[in-house]
Amino acid sequence: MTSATPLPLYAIGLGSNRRHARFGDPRRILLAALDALEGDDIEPVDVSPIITSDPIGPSLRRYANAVALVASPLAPFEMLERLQEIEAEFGRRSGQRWSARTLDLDILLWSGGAWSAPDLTIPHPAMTSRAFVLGPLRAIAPDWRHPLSARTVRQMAARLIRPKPVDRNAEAH
Ligand code: A4P
Ligand code: MG
Repeated sequence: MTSATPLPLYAIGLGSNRRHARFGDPRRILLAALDALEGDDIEPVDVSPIITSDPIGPSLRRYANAVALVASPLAPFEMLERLQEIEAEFGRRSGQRWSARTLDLDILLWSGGAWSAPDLTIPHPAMTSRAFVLGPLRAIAPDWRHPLSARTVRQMAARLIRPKPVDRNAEAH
């Protein structure tokens, strides 16, 4: 591309913990979802390895998770709409929060910074506490800074694994 202004970048979190009749197991669903994500106005830039992890929350099935970096001129609310269309194509049942789902697509980060609306919050508020997000994200965008805390993905991932020094001091007294 020769355009002077680079397109905005999005980090998209993908998760699945349910089989799909056509696509198969959660890993294959994520591969198909990555294909579906690519379009005229969404350009794939990088994709993390697919990991599997135990479910956070009440669901019993293991998850497949990955993170994709995409470049797109879409505004955040347009990107959310697109992700919800793709979730619907994969037969996502809306309703119960944290229920087993065929495909969950979250906007994690946007190079435009923060976005706050009743139906969309960027950065995704839960990303800093989720290893299944920060692990894959660190593999492809370790230096991306959270626009509110200014911490890099690498730093956020390290904080998740390591207890903070201040906690240790508190325990020592
Ligand atoms: N919404 C607000 N901000 C965003 C954003 N940044 N990206 C709104 C996407 N959506 C955003 O989401 C509910 C509403 O959130 C949307 O309508 C949108 O307007 P949803 O995906 O329909 O509902 P949900 O996913 O059931 O709830 P929630 O709170 O999004 O759940 P999470 O946080 O997505 O967690 N364990 C493992 N190991 N791996 C997983 O992937 N995922 C979850 C779901 C639980 N446990 C997991 C995993
Ligand atoms: Mg979600």
